[in-house]
Amino acid sequence: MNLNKYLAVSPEVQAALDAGKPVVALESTIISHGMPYPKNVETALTVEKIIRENGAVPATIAIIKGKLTVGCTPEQIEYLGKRGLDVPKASRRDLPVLLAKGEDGATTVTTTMIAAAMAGVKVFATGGIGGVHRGAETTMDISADLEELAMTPVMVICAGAKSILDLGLTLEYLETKGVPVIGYRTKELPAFYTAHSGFSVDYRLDTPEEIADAFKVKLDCGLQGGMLVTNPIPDEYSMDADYINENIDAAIRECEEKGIHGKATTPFLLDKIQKLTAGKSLEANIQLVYNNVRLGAEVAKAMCR
Ligand code: PSU
Ligand code: MN
Repeated sequence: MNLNKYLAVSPEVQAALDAGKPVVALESTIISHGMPYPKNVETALTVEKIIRENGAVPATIAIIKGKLTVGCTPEQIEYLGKRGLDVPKASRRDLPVLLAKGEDGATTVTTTMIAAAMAGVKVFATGGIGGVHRGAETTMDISADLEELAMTPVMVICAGAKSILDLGLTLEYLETKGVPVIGYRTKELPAFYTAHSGFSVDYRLDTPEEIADAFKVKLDCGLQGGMLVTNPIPDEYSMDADYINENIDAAIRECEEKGIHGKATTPFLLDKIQKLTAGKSLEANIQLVYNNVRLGAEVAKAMCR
């Protein structure tokens, strides 16, 4: 195996890893496909700043010219944000061709986990993950993120799953695959834009140290796969549940009417919801990401203690 041929770790991230210092991985699909320019770039750079202020090193991950790049430069982040949807959304199945052709790619939760694991980064923070889509019993649309959580040893910190997904089926799938689902200071699965979904997580843990300890046990025992940590959006940024759910339903109806499917579904829904809510959902999305990366830095530090 010659991984290094396809992996480019920045000097800063490599130095931190070599010194046993905390590193937090970040994805790039949220930049190119999840938010409009220039808010996406502003958010990505602020996220890095927050991680530094909290004593860890950020590692934004993307495919740049055929290399899994761990620790993008601000210029690369600007490039990924400006090119937006023209950067291919890269999941596990896209890696062989994109890397072979020397192309760029925006890494999803799946490919960010793959690159983080190759580089030796254990903690990854983002906004939301993919899951089992509503209607998956006929479309079979289940995100590769769930399979990756089942096999790759990286902890993913998110704000729960949004109700563009079938949250109950997503939890069932994670249970089948043996992925621990942790609620940070909550027993209820957060629903991204709101703190409440009505579904329970497996375990409530109340400190970054407890989260780090649980994940260390998983690694020590060689139990394959990652761990999902769900962190509720702070109250002051939480959206009204009825309001956001009506807009999510409207976005899903339009998605079905237009026959949008496959990898285009999630970016279409995110964009539509942002437009329908006149940017209010975007603001909530940005704030919950900030909240998640703050926790990410704390957990990464706890992993290094
Ligand atoms: N959910 C969000 N924002 C995102 C995504 C999901 O709230 O940006 C992105 C992530 O990169 C995730 C991907 O890994 O969408 C899932 O895509 P799909 O549903 O096609 O697997
Ligand atoms: Mn899908």
